[in-house]
Order: sequence, then C-alpha cells, then structure tokens
Amino acid sequence: MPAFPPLVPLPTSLLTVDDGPFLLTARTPLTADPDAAAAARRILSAATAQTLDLPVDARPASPALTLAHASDIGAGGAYRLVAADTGVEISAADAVGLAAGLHTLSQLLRPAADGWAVPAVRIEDAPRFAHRGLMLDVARHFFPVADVCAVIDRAASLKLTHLHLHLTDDQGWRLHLRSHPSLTAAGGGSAIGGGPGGFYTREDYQEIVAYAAARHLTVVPEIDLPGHTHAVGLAYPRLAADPVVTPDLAAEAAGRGEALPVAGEPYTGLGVGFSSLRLDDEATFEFVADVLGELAHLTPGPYLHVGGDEAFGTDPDQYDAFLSRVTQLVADLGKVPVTWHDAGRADLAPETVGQYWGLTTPDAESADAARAFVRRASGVILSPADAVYLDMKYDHDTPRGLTWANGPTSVRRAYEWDPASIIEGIADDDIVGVEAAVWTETIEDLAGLDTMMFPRLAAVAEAAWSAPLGFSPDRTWESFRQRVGGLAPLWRRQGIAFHADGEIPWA
Ligand code: TNX
Repeated sequence: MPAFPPLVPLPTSLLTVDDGPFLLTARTPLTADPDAAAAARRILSAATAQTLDLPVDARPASPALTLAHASDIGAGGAYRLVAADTGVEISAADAVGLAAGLHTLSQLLRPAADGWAVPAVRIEDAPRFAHRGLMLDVARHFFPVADVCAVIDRAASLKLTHLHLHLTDDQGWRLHLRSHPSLTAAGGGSAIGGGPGGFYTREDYQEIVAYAAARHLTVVPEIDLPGHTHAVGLAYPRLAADPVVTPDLAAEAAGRGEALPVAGEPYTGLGVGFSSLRLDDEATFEFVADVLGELAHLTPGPYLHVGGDEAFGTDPDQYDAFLSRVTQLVADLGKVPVTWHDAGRADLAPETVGQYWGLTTPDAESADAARAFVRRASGVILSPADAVYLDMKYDHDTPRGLTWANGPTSVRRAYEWDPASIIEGIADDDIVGVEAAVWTETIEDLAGLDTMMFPRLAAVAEAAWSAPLGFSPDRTWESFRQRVGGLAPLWRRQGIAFHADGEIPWA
C-alpha cells in the first residue's frame, strides 16, 4: 500500500491500523437498514463495475460491512470508517454521512485475487463547508437527462452537495414551462455552433431532481436574468431589448468568424453581455413572476438562482431596481434567492446568497460586491474563475476550453487556493461554500465534460471539504498529486474519461 491511500477529498484524520486487509466480495454480509443497504449496493457496484448484491444479515457469521447510525457524529456528511480483516464499519448520524463513508470506501478498494481488498484504517471525517457545488451549463450546449445523471453520480462520488443547473442563456432556453410553452418551442432548439439544442420537459427536470436527491444532492436551478436572455426574445419579442453590439463584441465575433446577434433569430456564437430583457415594461415583471413561480413549484430545494451576471446591455439603475424586485419575489415564493456577485451592489432581498466568480486575486469592484452579501449576513458561494471554472483550458494545448480567466487553469492552480484567503473580510463563517462551474461553450458531450472536469473537480472538492491548505502534511499539492493519481483505476471502472494530465502520476 502507498504511504497514503488515494482519498480525495482528504479526510480529517486517517490512521493506518496494524491489521490485515478486509476482503469485500459479492457475498460479504451487510448489516444495515434497507435504505443504507440499497445505497451500499449501488455505490459499491458502481465503484467496482461489478454487481455487488451484498446480502443483508443482522447477525453475520463472517466479516461484514456494517452501516450504523451513531449519535456521537455530527450531521451533514460526517462519518467514521473503521476497516480491518474482521470487518468494515461505517458510522454516521444520517444517510448523507453513510453515503460519504461509502464513497470513501469506494476509493479504498483494490482489486485482489478473489474480491476487493480494503486496507486496515481508521478514518474520522467531516466537511469544512456545507455547500459543495458544481454548476453545469446546459444552455450553451444541451445535455440530455442521462448525461446530467452521470454528472450527478460523479459529483456525489466526490461528496458534493449541490448541482446548479444553468438552464437558460442567449443560446437556448432548456426548461419547458406550462405557463410559457413558447420559451422552449421557440428558444429550445438551438445551441452554440448551430447544433440542435434541446430542452427538459417538466418530468425530465423532476427526474433529474429526484435522481440528485437520492444521491444527497440538491438541484439549484438558474434562470439567468436580466442579461443572457436573447433566447427569450425568440418567443417574446416584446420582452427583449435589441442586442447591444459593442465594437469589442463585433471584433471578437469577426475573429471567430461568427454572426452577430440579431433580434428574433437564434444566437449560436460565444459572445456575452449583449442581451437584456426590457425592464421599462411591466409585462417583463409579470413574465418573470410566472416563470419563477412555476420553477419554485417544480423545485423542492431551497434555492432559486436568478443570475444577474454580465448585464452590460441593461441600464444600471434599471438593473438594480430589477434585481431588488426579483430577489424579493423569490423570497416571497419561499425560496432563498441566489445571484452572481455582480448584483451585490443592488438593494437585494436580505437573504440573497451571492456567488462570487471573480479571480482568486479580486479587483476592488468584485470584492466590494461580494462583501455586500456578507454585510447583509446571507453569505457567499465562492467560484473563483481562475481556479474553479473547469471550462478553462488546462494549458494552451488543451483542445477544448477558454482562457479568459487569467490564462489556462492547471490542475495545480485548481488545487492551490484557499477559500478564506480570497476576499478581504470574507472568512469561513461568511462562506456558504465552494462551487465549481463548467460552462459549455466549447463542450458538447459527456466525454467532453469528463475531460474538463477530471481531475480538476477533485481539486475543487478538496478545497470545499478538507481542512485548509497546509493544515496537515497531506493537505498539500504534492500529496494531492499522488492521491488523485491513485484514483485512476476507480475512474476507469466508473467510465470517467478524465484528462491524463502530465502533472499527475497516474496509477
Ligand atoms: C463568464 S461567470 C460567464 C459565462 C460564461 C463563462 C465562460 C459568469 C457568471 N458568466 O456567461 O459562460 O464566463 O467561462
């Protein structure tokens, strides 16, 4: 066994015990309640690429896998895992903690002659931040339900808690709404590069939400407002302002050989910041109230994200008034509003959570906007673009990806940053959590997502879960390289098309 088993995120503590390994087989008895037993079979079968129908046995005669509810362990993902040749016991306060322990067990498994060996260890573990998210942009390119479910499985295996779905943007509207069916009829059938696009029916969306919930992930739906709304104009020309084509946008489009946005026609380029809803028309507010009302009804989770980024085509005073009204509308619907940090300067509903997407070294304006959420005591989700935007290239040779966030983002850069050291005045208690983002301008399918997410999503998961960098000898880049490299056999069994980055010693 290597010095440290390939565990990512790094657990709070791990002791190797002087004992023989446990051997997991399809006949290993399972002592667990029915829900925990189902979770164990599902998670361990996926991790071994083999059906492990472990038989439930309350008084097993041979070494067993035991999943126990323990009142001395905190809620929210904490667990204890003790493994030796006499058995494996995972204890937690609740199902989330047991699942976290099962994902750790998955990372410990080594193929052995007649089963799967688990080294003798004692692990105590609990997360640093409660919100550990992944944003998936299904608007620039559309991803069918099966791909989203595959992404949920990947996120769950790294102990993430939230899947943020960026459901709407200039290039497409991806959620069918009963109150406004023309949004998808007119705005769902396009994508970047002229692809066919697509959209989720209400049932598809509910299937995604349920699939996520069964894996302890909460879906955070985003309707991006009032910019990033060109697709709305395809269905409702009256609600959309004319595209604002700046010289910069025109030059970039020309450089890429793309057409400029035209009102009422699908937009298939990569440009941002040219679209806005018309905020001088009460009809826009009625529309937004209908859309968010229906979305709130479809969404069991507490959050509704209303965007607010890059609204360069919107009058600033109207923008502030709009965000103020819309966040209050979300609060009145009984949901917690989330906005990108850009909206921080407006007079938002006090419970609004801000999502920071500036750099790890912020400019004054972004830092101020982010601090406004902390002043209102609602907190921030950190998505520093130069560390956790997984649509950035790894290096200049990466075929997919963008580079605007301060050049390419190496695995090391995705790893070596600390959430509490980014924005002055924003410390652990102000941070709701950390969220990676995969924007999909240059990504068309699950293999493309995998390549851009792995291994960097593992680095972000560690920043969100584990103690701060340098906290222990193993919370270092050098240890992470080794540990993440050791996950390659597991990722291959799980069918994850990871990027075999040259910085990592892959097993
Ligand atoms: C910025 S970050 C955007 C997105 C792009 C992304 C590409 C943010 C809130 N907006 O519209 O897709 O960069 O990396």
